[in-house]
Amino acid sequence: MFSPEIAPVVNIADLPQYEGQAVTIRGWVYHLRSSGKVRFLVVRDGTGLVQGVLVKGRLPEEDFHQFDRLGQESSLILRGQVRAELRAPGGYEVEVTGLTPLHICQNYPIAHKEHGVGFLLDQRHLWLRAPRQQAILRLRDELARACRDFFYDRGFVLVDTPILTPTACEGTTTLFATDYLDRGKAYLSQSGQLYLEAAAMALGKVYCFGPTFRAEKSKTRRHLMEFWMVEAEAAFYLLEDILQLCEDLVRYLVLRVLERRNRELEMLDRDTTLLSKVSQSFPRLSYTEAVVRLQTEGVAITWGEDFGGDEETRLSQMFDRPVLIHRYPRQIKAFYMEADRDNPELALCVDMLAPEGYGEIIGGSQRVADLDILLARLQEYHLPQEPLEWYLDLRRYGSVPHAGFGLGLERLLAWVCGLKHVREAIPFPRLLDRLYP
Ligand code: NSS
Repeated sequence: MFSPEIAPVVNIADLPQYEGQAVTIRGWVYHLRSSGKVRFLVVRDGTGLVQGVLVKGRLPEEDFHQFDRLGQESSLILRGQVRAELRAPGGYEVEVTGLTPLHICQNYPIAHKEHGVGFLLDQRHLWLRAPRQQAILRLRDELARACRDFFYDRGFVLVDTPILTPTACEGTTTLFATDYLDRGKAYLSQSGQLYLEAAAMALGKVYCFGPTFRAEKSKTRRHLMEFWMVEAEAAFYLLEDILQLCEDLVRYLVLRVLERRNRELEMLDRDTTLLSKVSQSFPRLSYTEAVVRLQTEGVAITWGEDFGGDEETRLSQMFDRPVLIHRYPRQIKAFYMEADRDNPELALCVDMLAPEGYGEIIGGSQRVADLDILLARLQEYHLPQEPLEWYLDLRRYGSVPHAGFGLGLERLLAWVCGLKHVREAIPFPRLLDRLYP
């Protein structure tokens, strides 16, 4: 499309390697400023920002005048000389020797000022270009990659679970239904867990990582209609193994971004001393102990009630690290959870709450392994048996104890970035009142 460039095309992030050399940069206008005979042009290319300096007489007259036509987000190709400049953001600037606009635009809707979040969400397709949003997306990429590395390094096999499913996994009230041609209804997956259990009986240790869907009728800072979940499942694992595995995972993920994405965390003004607390072991407490702690702090909760957003916030403010809360009452949890032998009213389950008020980021449990107990559960939870025959087969043919958990990527990312709401933690959020863009 473009004539070959003589100077190498480089990423802004790599400019320090090219000090004193001629380079070509392709990107978009971030900011424009004039002062006398000098024009300043801050360009972004997705890897960083750099200031270009245009001095009349040091580049073709025609190129110099192109500057006046540019508006924020016009796209262009710059050629110039890289030089160190302590006062410039990033420590380098480019003395421009050539400027070729590719697409000139004016009136970019998102100016360098405060905008309301409703407006920004309407402009999400453009808002992604803001440096803050880029930083969040890079952190998301790092976390997703780190999840895969973690499980791969530990011998877990990636098994992709279906999105179109015949049944619910996490309760029928949040199902998204769609017509499956002439075969009736299909539902968008709320979790890959049930299929992952089948895969664990084949491969031992497995995980999946994909989009999940929940028609959440509540409008909170923690809920999306579509979110990404990484889920692990392992044959012969018990609740204790899962507690350890999810703690190891979260520690690994947070240390990984601290190690590799410091620049982005800095851009977000994230206090990383709080994140680095993950190096120490995570406190563990039973649901019953958690209820007592809440009551001691004056929260009106009685044993047997599930924690709502407020209780989670309070609990997660009591610790400077993620906390593992285990053994909730069985009646407030999903049908597939194994009961505690010592107290069958309790489920062998765990929720991990992130600190600083972020609340639940992980849910997991040991699964019912016995066929008759599972059959009774289906009745108790008013779930149809026929579409789950395959799941029951896992208890008919070589059933073993097994356990797993799911980590919500956006909730983890919101905490890691210190975001107020999960809507900024996913490129195109699906919310109660939003399906655009
Ligand atoms: O409902 S969970 O607690 N558990 C499961 O889905 C299990 N079937 C996972 C498993 O054991 N394989 O959801 C797990 C996590 C939860 O802790 C959140 O981090 C996240 O999924 N989650 C959500 N994130 C954003 N928005 C919504 N609506 C949401 N629901 C759950």
